[in-house]
Amino acid sequence: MKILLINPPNSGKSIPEEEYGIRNMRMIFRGEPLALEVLAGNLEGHDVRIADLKAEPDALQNICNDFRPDIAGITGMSCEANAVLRIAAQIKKESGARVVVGGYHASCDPAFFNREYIDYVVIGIGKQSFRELLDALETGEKAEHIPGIACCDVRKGLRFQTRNYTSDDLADHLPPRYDLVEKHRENYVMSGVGGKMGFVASAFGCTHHCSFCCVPNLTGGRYLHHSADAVLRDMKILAELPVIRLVDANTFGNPRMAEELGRKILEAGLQKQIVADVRSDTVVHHPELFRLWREAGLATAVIGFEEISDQRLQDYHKKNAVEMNIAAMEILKELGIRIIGDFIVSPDYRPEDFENLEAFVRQHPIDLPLPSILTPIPGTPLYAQMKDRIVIHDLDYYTFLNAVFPTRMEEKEFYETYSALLERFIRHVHPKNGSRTNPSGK
Ligand code: B12
Ligand code: SF4
Repeated sequence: MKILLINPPNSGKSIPEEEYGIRNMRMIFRGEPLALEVLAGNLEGHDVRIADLKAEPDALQNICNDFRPDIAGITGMSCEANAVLRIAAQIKKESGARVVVGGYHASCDPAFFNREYIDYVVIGIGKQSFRELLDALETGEKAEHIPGIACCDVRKGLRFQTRNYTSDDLADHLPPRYDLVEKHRENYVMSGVGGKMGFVASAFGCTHHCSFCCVPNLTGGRYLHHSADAVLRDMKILAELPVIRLVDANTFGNPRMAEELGRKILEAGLQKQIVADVRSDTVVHHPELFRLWREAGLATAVIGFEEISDQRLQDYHKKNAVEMNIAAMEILKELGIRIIGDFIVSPDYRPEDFENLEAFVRQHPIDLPLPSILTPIPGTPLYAQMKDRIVIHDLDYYTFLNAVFPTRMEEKEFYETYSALLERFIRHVHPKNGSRTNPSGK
């Protein structure tokens, strides 16, 4: 079959820009569509192409005309969900291809995609289930029995069986089809980290269940990891690239496996600069692991500090503490590892909360602080908790840079304060940089 996998164009709307003319919250994000490369890795025997509309926003029509796909598979985060609908409707109307949607938003709120012009929604990691779906379609079997595959039915609602994700779903022996986006490689650059960057996945899901986070939805709450050999193989395929972003939400969730991987990278002498996400408590409990990884090439650790008060960390079910965050910074700095710190600014913030956050950042060795605005993503525990307060339901605004429930401060003042803070954080890191870039690849 001819399968076209589609990465939507950069999406999202900005309230601060539309309402108050605040423009410094624009984003420049580039990175390869690893989800689609991973899916393609398990589609041997089919003719597969990737349309990366982030790299080539106007390419869809021509690719569809030339390629005439039997199946269109579209990925999308929440702020891309409306773009996914538009693409799905266009493809269905013009080509009649079967349309399958997957990715973060599909895994958080599959019912959103139950539309006439969408055939199937893939919930969670789809490398194996998508293959099973295509095999069923090819042999004319029904797909209802495949766990994790939801069949759209606008009258009766989505029908699906929950999938029990295991490491088999990672189909470890099949590498991502990096070659399918080779022509866009020049575009996949993340400033702030240093040059061209390739994405590698080493783990899926997380060991924790923070209330705001959609990552556990991908694996039914499980933490799964690739074998060290598979990760090393993928890094070697990207031999030309100086920087490797391990895109996992939690790379070191299984310290024993992480140690094996670190050792193998070191022994292979890959000489990469590695960027990876880590929880601060893992650093504090396993400092020796980070010494090993520093030698193996870990240049930058992305840490979700989230908040500067224990009470708020507890409210988010982060199961961590401010003291732990500070201790982790000390260990990483001593090892010479750069720190990118994610923080969550709640729309409930008052001026003193912004001041306290800035003071905290200035007091601690955070190389790049990245504050985003608390956004309850449908399907997360936070959404269930907050749904009555949400006033903005248009997912175009779910970029983590808009307040989708009312701000406690006057709204204009909230955005001006947030924007000024961003400006100071960015100037601090990139004195000549006017636009917001996100080297963490988030
Ligand atoms: C890499 C990355 C990016 C890259 C994306 C590259 C691309 N696609 O072009 C870049 C840098 C562009 C990016 C940007 C943003 N990102 Co981002 N990003 C990530 C990150 C770190 C990894 C994603 C990844 O590659 N995973 C590895 C792949 C292999 O796994 P996967 O995507 O889950 O795919 C599997 C399944 O989901 C499924 N699947 C996925 N798609 C499809 C499609 C089909 C058809 C099928 C069958 C299955 C399927 O199968 C795949 C293989 O098993 C995640 C955090 C994380 N660690 O999870 C955040 C994350 C996805 N990003 C997030 C956000 C918020 C953003 C931004 C809005 C940030 C911002 N403030 O602007 C922007 C949005 C850009 C836009 N559209 O305008 C959120 C999304 C939350 C949500 N529900 O929306 C995440 C989860 C981070 C977080 N803190 O919560 N991001
Ligand atoms: S925020 Fe980080 S630690 Fe919490 S569930 Fe998400 S990935 Fe895991």
